Amino acid sequence: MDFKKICIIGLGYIGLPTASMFATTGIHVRGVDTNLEIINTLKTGNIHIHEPGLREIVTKAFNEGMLVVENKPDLADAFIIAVPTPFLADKKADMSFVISAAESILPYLREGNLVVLESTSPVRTTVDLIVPILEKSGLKAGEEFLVAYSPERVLPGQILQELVENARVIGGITPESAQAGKDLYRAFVKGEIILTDSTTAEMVKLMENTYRDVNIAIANEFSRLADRFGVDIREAITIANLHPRVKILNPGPGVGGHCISVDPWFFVEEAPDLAKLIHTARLVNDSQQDFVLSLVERILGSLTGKKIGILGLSYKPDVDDIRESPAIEIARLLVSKGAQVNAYEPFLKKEIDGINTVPGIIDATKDSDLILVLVAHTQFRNLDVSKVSQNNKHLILDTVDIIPATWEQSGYKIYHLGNGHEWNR
Ligand code: SAJ
Repeated sequence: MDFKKICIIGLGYIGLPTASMFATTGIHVRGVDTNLEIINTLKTGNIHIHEPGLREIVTKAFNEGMLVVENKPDLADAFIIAVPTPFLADKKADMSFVISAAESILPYLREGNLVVLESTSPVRTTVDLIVPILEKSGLKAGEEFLVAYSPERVLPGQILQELVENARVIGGITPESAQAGKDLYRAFVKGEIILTDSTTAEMVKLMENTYRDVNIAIANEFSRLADRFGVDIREAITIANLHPRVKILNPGPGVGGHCISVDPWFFVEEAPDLAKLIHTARLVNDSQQDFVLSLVERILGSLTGKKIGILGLSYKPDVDDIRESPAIEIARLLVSKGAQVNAYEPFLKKEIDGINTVPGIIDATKDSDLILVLVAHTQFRNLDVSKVSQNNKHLILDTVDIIPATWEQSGYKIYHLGNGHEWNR
């Protein structure tokens, strides 16, 4: 199939990079978002996402006239849906963005079109939710228009490179649908393109992120066991990973972001009787924040009135994304225990409810009873001791293992997450 013009619905972390990537290949791209703030930001030459290299490629696409952004779709050869699928308070998938995106395509859907869903979704979404909506057009899916599911697999922080290089799975509701998806993504994907059916592709996506969640959960559980048994978890993992078939991930303050901490719930929601390990892993990772709180209380005793300087609030290093961030949950827990929190987040975009954010490392650490390191931002890695205020109690809890031991020469006592040695010294 030949694609001259495509519409991408959703200009977020995936939609915008994907839109600009297609625009570099000679395809005319219309980026669509219902959020007028995003449209206006982009139209005025700005960008609402922090992602290395993205600004340059978006600007180029605009300048060459290959990318336009509007708040509704238009006629096109293909439509790609890349909107968020967050979860609701009861951990059920919130499919409302996907539903409205599919509905917004309806007036523009024509015979011969291809519609691709990229949003991570519960298994069977393409056949059970997307197809019935699109067939309200009067056209028959798989015959008069084609439908495929192709999950993004890119890592925030390396999106542009991974969009091109990663293997991509494309699942069609018919083999022709999958093949059309391949014809489309071949425009920029250099990695292998694997074709399958849409339900398999949906399950593959959830399996990938669930696999990682379960593996991080065991690392986090090991960190609690190491704490109890008087073992340094980092040393133990380093040694265990010398085994040729063992690869334990890193324990930390918990699992955040809109993918790994969310997607496993889709399995739990759809098959609670079967997804038992998956459910437990989620609970382990979500309770890692309580573990961090217990360590802070072990160091400081009662937290009432204690000043805690937090370094990092995003969900992982060097991104500005705070969705499901464990650091934010920890900050809130500390506040609920009566602590006075001063948090510094270098990528902060706007104020965060209930957490006092400050403009720099010095402000966060000044007069603190404890410095709590929650995100391994490059700016905090191997931080020079002179970068923090000297007026503090010289106690640090480093949950991500980045503060150099040399700080001890400046009188600091450094605690780590999952290091049972440190409490008995
Ligand atoms: N984390 C740990 N320990 C580790 C690794 C990660 O605690 O050893 C934490 C991070 O700090 C973070 C969370 O896990 O809070 C998730 O971070 P991540 O870097 O593992 O993943 P994401 O959510 O940024 O991106 C993931 C990726 N999925 C996989 O690696 C299987 C990415 O490829 C997906 O495209 C993305 O989810 C997505 O959109 O689904």
